[in-house]
Amino acid sequence: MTSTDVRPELAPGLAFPPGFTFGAATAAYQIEGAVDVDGRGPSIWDTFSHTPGATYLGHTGDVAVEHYTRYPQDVRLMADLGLSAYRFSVAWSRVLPEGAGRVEQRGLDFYRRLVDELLGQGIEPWLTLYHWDLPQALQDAGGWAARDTAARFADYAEVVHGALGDRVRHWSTLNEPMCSALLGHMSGQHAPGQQDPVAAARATHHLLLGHGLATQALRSRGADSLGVTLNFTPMTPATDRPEDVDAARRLDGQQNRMFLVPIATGEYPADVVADLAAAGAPLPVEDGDLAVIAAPLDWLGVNYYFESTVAVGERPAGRPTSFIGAEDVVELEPEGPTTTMGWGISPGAFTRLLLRIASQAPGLPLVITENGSAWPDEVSDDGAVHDPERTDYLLRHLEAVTEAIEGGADVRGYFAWSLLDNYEWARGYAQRFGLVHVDYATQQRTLKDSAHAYAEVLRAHREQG
Ligand code: IFM
Repeated sequence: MTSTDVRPELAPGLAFPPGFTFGAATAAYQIEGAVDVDGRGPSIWDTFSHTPGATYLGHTGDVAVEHYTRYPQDVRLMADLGLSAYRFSVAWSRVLPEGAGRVEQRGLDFYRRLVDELLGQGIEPWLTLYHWDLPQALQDAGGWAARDTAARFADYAEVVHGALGDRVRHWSTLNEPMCSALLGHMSGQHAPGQQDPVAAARATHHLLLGHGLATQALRSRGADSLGVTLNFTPMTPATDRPEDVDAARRLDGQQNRMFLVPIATGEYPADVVADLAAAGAPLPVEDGDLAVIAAPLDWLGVNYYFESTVAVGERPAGRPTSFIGAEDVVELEPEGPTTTMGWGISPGAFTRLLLRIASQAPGLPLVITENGSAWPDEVSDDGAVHDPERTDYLLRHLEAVTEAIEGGADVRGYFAWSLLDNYEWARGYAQRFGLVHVDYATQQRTLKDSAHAYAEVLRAHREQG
């Protein structure tokens, strides 16, 4: 990328509707550390990250960025940036160390302190109940492949709402169930590290069922801003050959439609049901489940990072597919610049995606719950972190959101991923997504140039009234 690709002058021209929410997002295991403090029980990510060979250089979230103790400083950083909202997740095993039954009050107290700190700074908390860290005790009882886990999730949702419902308005059930189900049970690159298509299909359905049961439980407790966060990757066929077109259909089915369509319509897409059944991994739907899954929502969280081009072809050795029955499909290397994750950069695809979701889920307001990019950031001799690529990515994707809004999509908010550099799951600490740089040796926080650019967008928005 050349410096001419960077367009910070865009910032003042970005116009968002009045009341648009601007925030940043994180997740518990990626930032908290303190894994054995205040009675927290182990989660599947503790187990997985400590499994030899599972993560980059054996990195774990044991320490992460010490947010458990440093949260007051982190909330001050959010206030300095002018964020109006902060999206975070609750670690299930801090609240229910065995996943069910005994409640650990010290875990709830931590989130209450965090929420009070946010509210004190005028920052609206957006709480996610599940960002991939299933209590290990529930995994030992079958995990998401077991139907009972969905009911336990609804119980957990009630416990958290009982403690925080008086001060947290915005609730999301799941973050990216596609990753929990398919990366966790099909490719095995995430916890619990299984490679079992039957378990992957079962986990998919039980995650969605858990979402629906939790939504019903929270609604009956009076919650009025309920959503779920899905991760979308537009899939484009590499050629117009029928087999490539069908490969794109199959991956789009499992990546995008298998999660959105039942939530929006109460039906799984028929082609996906057929694909999974043909692969010997049927969705274990029981009577009444789909009505639960389609429990009415107030907003849909959209996570977007990149688009993918797919074709039928031979997969590289050692790269198992995340998609059921798709061993014959490859995702091509992106053309053009890539982030350090190896992901391409396609803001235009983001606009098209938002318009497509708006048409597939009409009437459901959209909130961008994650969008961001990883780069090899360093603190420079001048003490700053110059990250022109992230600034460019951020501004171009914000512009893409404004274009979707102009095109008719009802987008209400944008959360940058991530507030802080943090533990990027199996990729460890090698991937930096933060607006704020973290020196992992000292835990020192430094606002990157992109953070200043984001603050400038927010300031301009506030001034526009
Ligand atoms: O870090 C993750 C996050 O936990 C979920 N969405 C994608 C991000 C970047 O990979």
